[in-house]
Amino acid sequence: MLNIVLFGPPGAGKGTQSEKLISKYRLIHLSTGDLLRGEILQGTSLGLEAKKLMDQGQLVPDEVVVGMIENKLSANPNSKGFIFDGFPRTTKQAEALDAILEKFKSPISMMLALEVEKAELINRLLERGKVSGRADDANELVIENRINEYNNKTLPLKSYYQAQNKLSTINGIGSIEEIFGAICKSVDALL
Ligand code: B4P
Repeated sequence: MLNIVLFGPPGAGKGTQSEKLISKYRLIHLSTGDLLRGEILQGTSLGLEAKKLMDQGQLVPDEVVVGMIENKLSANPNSKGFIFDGFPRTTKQAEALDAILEKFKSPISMMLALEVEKAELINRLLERGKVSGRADDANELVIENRINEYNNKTLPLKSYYQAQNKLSTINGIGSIEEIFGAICKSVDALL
């Protein structure tokens, strides 16, 4: 299995590049952000709880996202691999993911970390906010909160995967095709 953690701050291009990766390498896309927004749309109690946190730019509890990911992995035992988009976001989530994948005997193959500076992230998210209808994209203060949450809780995961020799950093500035080219080079070197 090819299991890729697509990593980066909010607005780095994870969702955008995931779409291209799943179609090229025939992988299953697991985006915790999309799964949570699905719960919100369905009006489930989980969705209602998550919405309060997401609208403020805060992370939802680890147990919630870990449970969602475990369900999706169990439902797709014969996949060629998975793109983990926006997950893990904390060390606790990364440890839980390693433990789940251990059961499937197919560990994380690599982490692709998209690097983009803060001013560009804010511009991109405010732009998307004009059309996405996402409360967490519409307000600069909330975007700042999301970036702070990333710096405090998520950024340490780079070291977590580097210690396992699985980190590959990618310049996330440039055209979507240029960035995808750099990503494919990294993935193909592993295959
Ligand atoms: P996510 O849905 O993961 O959203 P995101 O961080 O904004 O990234 P996304 O993938 O959507 O954006 P992209 O960079 O592709 O998370 C939302 C919220 O859900 C979190 O704040 C949190 O509350 C909760 N959550 C999710 N997962 C969680 C977890 N594991 N634990 C706890 N809480 C969790 O794109 C951004 C914009 O940039 C787009 O408009 C795109 O078109 C544009 N763009 C992309 N590439 C570009 C390029 N090269 N040049 C210019 N623009 C580009």
